[in-house]
Amino acid sequence: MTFTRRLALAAALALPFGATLPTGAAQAQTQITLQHPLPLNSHYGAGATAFKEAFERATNNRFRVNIQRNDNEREAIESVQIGTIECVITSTGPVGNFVPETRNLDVPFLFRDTAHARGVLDSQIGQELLARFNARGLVGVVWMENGFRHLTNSRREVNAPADVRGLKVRTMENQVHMRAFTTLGALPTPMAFSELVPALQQGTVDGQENPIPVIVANNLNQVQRFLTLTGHVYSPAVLICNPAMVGRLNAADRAAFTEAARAGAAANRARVTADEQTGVEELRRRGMTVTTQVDNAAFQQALQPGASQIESGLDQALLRRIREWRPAS
Ligand code: EAX
Repeated sequence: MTFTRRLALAAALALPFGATLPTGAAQAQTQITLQHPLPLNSHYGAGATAFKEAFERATNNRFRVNIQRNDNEREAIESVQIGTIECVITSTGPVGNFVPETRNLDVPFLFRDTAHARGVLDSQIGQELLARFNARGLVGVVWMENGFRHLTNSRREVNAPADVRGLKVRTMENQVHMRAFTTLGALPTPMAFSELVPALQQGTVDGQENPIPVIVANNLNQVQRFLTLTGHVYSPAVLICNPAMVGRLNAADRAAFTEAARAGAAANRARVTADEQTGVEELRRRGMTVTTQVDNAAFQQALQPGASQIESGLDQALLRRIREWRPAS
């Protein structure tokens, strides 16, 4: 079809030029909006793109996934719940306000390492937690990954728990994280990610905590001087979709959707692994002072007095299952 014909046909169909034009018999196309809070060049963007490409390919473009950035995760989850958008990739930070059971995943030093976290989330334990989304008007599709969270601030090097005392630290809107930083003597200030950079620029808060991939992707080195590799919390991410949208998929498309979600999770995790291998050096190159030798046992010890408060209302049996989980030999 010549350029002129395409232009004329697009105009006739009132389609934006370059849209997927029906070829031959008109082919209905279902639009799916997928939001996430980071730049496209990020571990969430990698997951979203892999999901999009796999689902569009598997359905011969009967579905089109429109990826959008929305750095207010709570707002995006609410939009999925009411159906104004179809899907979101989000950290579990605000998810506990919708699906309380997920708060169990936010306990400091719960996961030994990335393999432990991924193993638990991909096990029966993770599937049971995803099933809890249904009662809340959401579909928890697949666990993805944000990564181990580390502390940054603009005031001083943090080498020991005592150095955290008195710091105004932005946290996600997450009770478990807030209680942990209160136990350390910090002043936790919960806010959406969308408010973080202005708050750091204006000095409303001194610091924040996020995985290396988030710090790198958002150039937080421009507003933070010190990074300490505390690894104090493992931050899962999750692909959440609207139940009505998922319910409308026929069996073949539902299988393609599930496979595409798995492809998205694999690409997201691969990008976290890559970013964590290069991100610390990149942040040093950008001028951050990085403390890598951190006495994690000292931080765990410092949190001990607040453990009952931090874990208040959580599921001790589930926490024990998570702590005792081992890969099948
Ligand atoms: O999910 O709000 C946060 O700090 C999150 O880690 C970030 O939005 C990526």
